Amino acid sequence: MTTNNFPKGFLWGGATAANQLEGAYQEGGKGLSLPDVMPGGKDRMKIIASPDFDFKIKPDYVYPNHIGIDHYHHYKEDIALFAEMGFKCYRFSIAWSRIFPNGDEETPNEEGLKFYDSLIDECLKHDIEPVITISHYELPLHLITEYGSWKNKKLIDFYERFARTVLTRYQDKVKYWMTFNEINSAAHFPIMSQGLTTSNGADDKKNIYQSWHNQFVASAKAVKIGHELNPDMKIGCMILYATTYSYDSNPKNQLATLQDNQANNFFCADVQVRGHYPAYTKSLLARQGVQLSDIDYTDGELALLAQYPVDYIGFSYYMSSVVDVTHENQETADGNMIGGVKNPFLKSSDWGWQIDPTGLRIALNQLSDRYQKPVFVVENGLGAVDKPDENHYVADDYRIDYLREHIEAISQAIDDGVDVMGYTPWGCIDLVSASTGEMSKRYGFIYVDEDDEGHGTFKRYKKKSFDWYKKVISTNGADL
Ligand code: BGP
Repeated sequence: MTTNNFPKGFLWGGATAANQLEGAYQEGGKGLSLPDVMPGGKDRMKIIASPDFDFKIKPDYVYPNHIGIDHYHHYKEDIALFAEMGFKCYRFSIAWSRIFPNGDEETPNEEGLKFYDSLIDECLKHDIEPVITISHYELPLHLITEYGSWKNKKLIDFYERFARTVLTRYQDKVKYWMTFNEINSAAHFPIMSQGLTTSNGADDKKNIYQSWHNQFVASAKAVKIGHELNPDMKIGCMILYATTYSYDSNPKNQLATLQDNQANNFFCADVQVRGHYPAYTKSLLARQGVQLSDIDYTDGELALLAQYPVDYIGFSYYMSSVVDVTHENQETADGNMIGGVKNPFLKSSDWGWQIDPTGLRIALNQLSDRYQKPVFVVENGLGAVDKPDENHYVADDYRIDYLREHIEAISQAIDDGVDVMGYTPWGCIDLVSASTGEMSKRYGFIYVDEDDEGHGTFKRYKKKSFDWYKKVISTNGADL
């Protein structure tokens, strides 16, 4: 299909997160962070959700995030490859634990900042616009073990110091920022974005809402700092979005779908974009056994939320979801935190995530209609088991098909009138999976020779999708 409606300046690129690719977990003065104690393997989520999980490194587990893809030592090569594909932007995150190793220091670790100075300069050298997630699933461990993580208001100050440090340092170099990765994912897995698990209070829902409130305030402070430093900065929220369908026309399922959307897709963005808690907050909390009076908030904090909403809506989109509260024993689907009932109209990835490009067009329309602000698809992609040939070449036509269909959906949404800023497919270079901690779940245009135990040559090889995406960017989406 050819299409040529992508606006001039559309931000084509790719996305990663520090903890999933940098490795070098004890170099450059970096402190331990949450992913450093998350073991690899299919049971990763189960292990960290267990009431006995103690946030300690154990000799009998493998810790893939310690090594990542050793991007810390390969970043020049990796960015050169992104430049070769023609990336206009590169979304990455700054590891909090490199800048404030324990999270609560007064002064930043200069060596950590130097690494990002070089990374950012390397991007700029290649005319690649950096797009930075300030906090992407990577809390300094000390903030969890010592302070109980985001349910503690002290984290607002620690985050503010971290955000101020990097926003100030890069105020003239970096225009696009996001405050928290997939902030709403805590509805299902509070450990990733809030550092809360069963062993430190995730079972009590009020801790999750308190953590969100604290994060909303922290996010508003980052927006304030950023805009005061440089009014041209664009600072967005970042939510996990799964277009959510009702199983059928039964009004009970329709209502449940509406409520599911409020709880899982919209709640956080409603606060961060509109600057106030939505009218349904009380009933949403009540459905989870939480009272407004359980939450510690001040008028000053609410004023801050109102004054400093985000500039755009960044979101990840991998799949859609189906809600059914009227039938028992429905077959369920796996998913990016949220699965839902299996949708008979959709195919699934190797990991059971249901592939739905039309759902992306719907997502873009829904977010744009609701918020009337630009939207940015900052994650999308297909996790697959790639099989390289003897020359390490991966003919990943399945990935090309997935991406092509999703780019077509974006193009259609642009025709629908949606203001889409850009597209940064996830894991543009193979990296460690967030949910399984494995290398074998690959998303990249670039193959990294490394196995689930972190063994390999770490050499980079271009996949078939590399040349395909290069062509897409060079034609500004006209040739898919
Ligand atoms: C999102 C996260 C990413 C990333 C992606 C793919 O939820 O923001 O960090 O990992 O999902 O998920 P996974 O790695 O589990 O396949």
